[in-house]
Amino acid sequence: MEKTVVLLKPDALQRGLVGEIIHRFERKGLKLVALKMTKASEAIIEEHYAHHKDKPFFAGLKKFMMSAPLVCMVLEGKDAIAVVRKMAGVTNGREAEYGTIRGDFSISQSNNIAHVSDSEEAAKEELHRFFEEADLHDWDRTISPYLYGEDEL
Ligand code: 3AN
Repeated sequence: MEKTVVLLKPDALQRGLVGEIIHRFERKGLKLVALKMTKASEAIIEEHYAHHKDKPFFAGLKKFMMSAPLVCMVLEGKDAIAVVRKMAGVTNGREAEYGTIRGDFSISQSNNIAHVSDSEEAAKEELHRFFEEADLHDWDRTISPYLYGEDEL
């Protein structure tokens, strides 16, 4: 099954939205295989957002991402990357569809609650960037046969 990385940003933590967001992922049927809080270093944020390093908002983005711990998780499921991207909604909270995490909880382009992996390659990189081997739990979920058809497992 595919793995994807979600980082709940400082605005999610400050606003008390962490439980609500994890609840959405659990109800969807995604399997939580890693969950931790971490205060990201400047170097990690610079690496994570390297594609934005020349943008005018980069300094503000770094400051925001380091203003409180991140709640980092790895979710597993069939097509988990695409499923979680859809649940997150588009980057700008003002444009994100109602019903998505950003659409429901963000009115900002920068403070948009969550980062989610946007490709297989990004998910692999982010997994190594934010997690260690021991953070990942390979547990047997007994309800999986009820969440998926036999041909999907
Ligand atoms: P996503 O987070 O949806 O993958 P990216 O990679 O384009 O989107 O942007 C990464 C982060 O940079 C966003 N989550 C947001 O916090 C910030 N960001 C992107 N574009 C802007 C912008 N125009 N102004 C301020 N912050 C931005």
